[in-house]
Amino acid sequence: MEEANVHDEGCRSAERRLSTLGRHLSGQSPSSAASRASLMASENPNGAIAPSPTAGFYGGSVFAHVVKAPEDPILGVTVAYNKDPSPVKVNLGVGAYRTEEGKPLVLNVVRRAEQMLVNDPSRVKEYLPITGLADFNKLSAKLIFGSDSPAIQENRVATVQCLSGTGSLRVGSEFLARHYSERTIYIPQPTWGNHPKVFTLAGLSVKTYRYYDPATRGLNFQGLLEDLSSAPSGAIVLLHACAHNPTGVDPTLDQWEQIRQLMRSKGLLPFFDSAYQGFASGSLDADAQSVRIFVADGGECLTAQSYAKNMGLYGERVGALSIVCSSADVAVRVESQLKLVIRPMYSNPPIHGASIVATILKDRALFHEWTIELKAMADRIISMRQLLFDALRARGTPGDWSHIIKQIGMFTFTGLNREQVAFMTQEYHIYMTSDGRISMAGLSSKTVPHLADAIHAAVTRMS
Ligand code: KET
Repeated sequence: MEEANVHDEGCRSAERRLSTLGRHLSGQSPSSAASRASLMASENPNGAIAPSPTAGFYGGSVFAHVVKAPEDPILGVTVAYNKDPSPVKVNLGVGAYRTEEGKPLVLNVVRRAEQMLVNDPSRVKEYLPITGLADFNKLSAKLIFGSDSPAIQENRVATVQCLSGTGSLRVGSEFLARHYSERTIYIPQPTWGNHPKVFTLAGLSVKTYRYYDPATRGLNFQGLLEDLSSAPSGAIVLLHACAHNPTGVDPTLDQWEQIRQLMRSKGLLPFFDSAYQGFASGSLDADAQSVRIFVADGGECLTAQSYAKNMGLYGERVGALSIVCSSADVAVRVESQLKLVIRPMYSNPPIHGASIVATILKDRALFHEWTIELKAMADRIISMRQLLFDALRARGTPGDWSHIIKQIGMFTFTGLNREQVAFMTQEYHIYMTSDGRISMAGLSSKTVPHLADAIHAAVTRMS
């Protein structure tokens, strides 16, 4: 009986999510049935009408009705890049670090930790608990909240290992959809393209708050405050902990403090996405300040952490979701419910990446080595900003390009439009997302002149 109820509720909530996603993806009101139907058909397999199940038996396909979906706006850039035979091609799409030689980087400290793990015969491949590796969870909470965080000392933090940043966001939002009173999440405009999809499919309803001002290429702080002020009390607010993607524009500490005061006064629930800790400034502590000022006031929040970028563990899929609660008792109950979210989703997380992270975080010497390598990556990105800025100045490219050196983190939000981006890809084999975002981490001193030539041509010929 109970099982049947759970099943019915599951079906209803799945239907609700799909119809909300259809609405969201179409960016239309629910009445715009035609565009919703076409989006559902392309992005959502349940949106199309299935042919007879016997079709396959008679030589057709039971999947003949399935419409080809578009490539992902970010990961699809790499797919297109891989197909291009040009020797001068450059991939500035996905946010993945490359060396000066344009190669992916495995950190030395990661190689050392892996060697230690391989040489330890006591290590086995048993399942991890549903919540993941306990050491990893404790150390991850300390990394983001600070080792002296009262929330950690008071056992008020429920941390679970998840599948990198994306998985942490997904588990966190599924938990909120089931257990939190307010289902609306406010995300910055613009934001990482996967955010609305993750939250909508988890069962939340997505709204945006103003964030970026194209005129100043900076923060629209007034707009942000106004939009959060008019959000319903209790609403969830997604905040990029640092190195905002795609804009590279972060609030100052003083502005963070004002955001905190406003959010706390309205009872808005912060959900931090921390995908770039250490990548913005080169300092792990400095990049966690936004999160820490919220935790220091004793209030509750959620944080999704990723080790993809800062430890270069992209494909290992290692991250953590932490929910800071008002008491240890609440944290125990929250963790028990997180397990119910995770178990039917992927049962328990993979062991290898989390073991690498835990090995590094718990060893003083390895941790120190990591901070040095991390700083070197951040510094190389910062130096690419200066090189590109200088190269555009040297070419006399029309426009004010100072935002290239002002913006923070892995990306520059260039201000180039869709047509200019398409031109650069076609004529110069430069691959980037169509919103004009370039991954500075994909550049090297050898490729900067080529990029500057392309931008110069795009701006002068396509304006
Ligand atoms: N949050 C943000 C803000 C983000 O930019 C990414 C990845 C993630 C979370 C998820 O990362 P994960 O690998 O799940 O830990 N962004 C880059 C890669 C991608 O789109 O998947 C990007 O924007 O290029």
